[in-house]
Amino acid sequence: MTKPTLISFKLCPYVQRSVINLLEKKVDYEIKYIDLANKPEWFLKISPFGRVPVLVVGDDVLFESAVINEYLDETNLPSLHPKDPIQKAKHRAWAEFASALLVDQYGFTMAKEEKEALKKKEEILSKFRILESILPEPKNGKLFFAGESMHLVDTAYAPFFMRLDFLKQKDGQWDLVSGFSKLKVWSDTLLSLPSVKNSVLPEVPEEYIAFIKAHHSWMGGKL
Ligand SMILES: N[C@@H](CCC(=O)N[C@@H](CS)C(=O)NCC(=O)O)C(=O)O
Repeated sequence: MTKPTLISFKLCPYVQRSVINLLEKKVDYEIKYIDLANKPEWFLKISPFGRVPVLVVGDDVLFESAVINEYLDETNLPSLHPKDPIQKAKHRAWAEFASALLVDQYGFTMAKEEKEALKKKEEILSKFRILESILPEPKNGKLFFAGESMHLVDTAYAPFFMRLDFLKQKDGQWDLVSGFSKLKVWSDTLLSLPSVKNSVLPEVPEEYIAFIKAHHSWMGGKL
């Protein structure tokens, strides 16, 4: 069988989710990087929204990270979803919540004005309060969304926590998880996993900061 090919943009958190899944599932895959500022014709032909990630499987093309990850999960057992349909549905819903956090994070880093950025920061913190209230208690200094083991939903959050960590490394004032004890353990647990660590190229932390600065956002001026 031909290897699946993931079409990526280096800094994209949605692509990163799929890379984490491919690494967790030990799938033999290829990755092709494109520049979103200069999308190639062949890419525009296969990506209906003009967005990454796209997964090419033989003659088939899959898009939307959640769908790609469900496909990878179903075709590379054991599944990282809970078996119980209610739990599975809840995990899917909370993965959507992670997508909303990624949108807030993008808005927070790209906002031109302080007021707009701080509004986005508040939206992140209010989502953190909700998450903190539903997360189980950590055990032995570790925590995944559902407790002791990793699920697909965790892979939806890891890129968000990683970007927050890039910001924190640059300046401690962006350490938004520090006030949330369970979230902090969850973030640390995810960021310590080899599949998460290896899901971005080594230059990504620096390029992430450079990307924010290049957009002349309020935060960019502070980094
Ligand atoms: N809902 C999509 C979101 C993907 C997305 O927004 N990708 C961004 C890059 S991180 C993109 O390709 N944007 C197209 C553009 O910038 O023109 C998913 O989960 O796959």
